[in-house]
Amino acid sequence: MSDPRVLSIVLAGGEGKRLQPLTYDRAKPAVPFAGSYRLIDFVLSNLVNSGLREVVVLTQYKSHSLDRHISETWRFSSLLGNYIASVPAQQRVGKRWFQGSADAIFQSLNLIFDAKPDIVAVLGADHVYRMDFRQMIDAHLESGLPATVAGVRQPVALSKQFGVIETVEDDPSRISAFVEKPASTPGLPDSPGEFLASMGNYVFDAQALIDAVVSDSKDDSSSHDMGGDIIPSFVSRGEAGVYDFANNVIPGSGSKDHGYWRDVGTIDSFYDAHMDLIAPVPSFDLYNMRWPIYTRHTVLPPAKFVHDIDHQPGRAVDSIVSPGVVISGGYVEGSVISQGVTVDSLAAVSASVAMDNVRIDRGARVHRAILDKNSVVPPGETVGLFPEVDRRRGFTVTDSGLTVVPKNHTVNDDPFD
Ligand code: ADQ
Repeated sequence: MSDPRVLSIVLAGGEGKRLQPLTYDRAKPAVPFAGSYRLIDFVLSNLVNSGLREVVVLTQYKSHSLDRHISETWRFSSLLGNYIASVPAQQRVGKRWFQGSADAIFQSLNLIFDAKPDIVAVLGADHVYRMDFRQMIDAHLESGLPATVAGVRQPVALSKQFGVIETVEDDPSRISAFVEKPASTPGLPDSPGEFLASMGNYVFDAQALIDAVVSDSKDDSSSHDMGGDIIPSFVSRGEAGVYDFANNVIPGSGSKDHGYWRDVGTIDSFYDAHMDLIAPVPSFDLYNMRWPIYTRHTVLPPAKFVHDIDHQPGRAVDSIVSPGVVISGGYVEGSVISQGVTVDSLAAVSASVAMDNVRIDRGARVHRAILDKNSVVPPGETVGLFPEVDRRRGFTVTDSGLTVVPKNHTVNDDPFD
């Protein structure tokens, strides 16, 4: 099939429980990332850069800020049939919300009928990576199989977070078994410490996907999940292939972020993905303008670094500092500082992530903490330095000792709910 018509469906309805408290009042794909972005910007940028511009985004859980972000950022001319449309739950079957991700597609079948695509790409919305989906679609068409799953190598210890792909012995492009999130898995023959994980990105022949979700909708024992039910059903019929992400080539990336893919489903992985960005030679390069990551830019003045009235310099090193930030007599190191943050005299921020409009007051100290939007660290307060103290104050503290201060919260010693 030359030049197939492709409809892309982005699954953006996930609740993101493991990212709480960052997902208390926003959908996971709307969680801010790297100073200026939302997680969903990565998959949408990949789609636009891949030339795939018929896109529907299926939303559900707390989708207000996600819908607003999509409508304000991802508007482009509808000339030539281009669109990115955010579609809320309950489009099709009366009062019912989507159950699993396959039900979300079943309830939205009218969108596929309207677009009449040859191919449907179904993509997750909460990963940090660059990927040319056209290359995956080409591999899908070449295989002649009705379903293709994108695979990436991950450490075996992470098997319970991912779908595990096993391939046919003499044909590594075909899937022989697919198990969703098993407690453990054997490693690959050529790399015993790794397995092939599903990236949650799939390409289907349109009719095959329609048939699969319709048949799944009639199965009461199904959890109506793409990874748990739909992909295993294709695999059981010998109809699923795998596209190895290692083969995806991005212009301008060189070897730098080739193969970089981060699932940011937990606080620790979300934090680690931020730390990946600030290394002098980062493992993921936001500056590759041949494959740009787009986002919404608000009207903000440039970042500013000034001495305070006592002549203390305002400084930042090994950090990302976004527009609208003012660092006045404070010190920032190894951190990601989002738009509109202020860091005051004698304050020290290290190894941390501060989201939009956070205020870090005079003499405050912040270390290994994620400060959600609008939170305040008052004069002389500390956060992240003593995880036990933070736990007693009611903050989420991960096993690795990262503290998360929720949105709109002022740090103090009073425990809160
Ligand atoms: P998970 O990410 O755990 O695993 P899931 O929670 O279904 O699976 O989320 C997948 C995507 O669908 C996310 O972008 C989420 O926001 C969205 N989503 C979830 N429920 C939805 C619903 N009801 N409506 C709309 N969107 C919904 C999946 C696969 C694994 C794979 C990992 C890779 O199931 O096999 O390894 O992704 O991260």
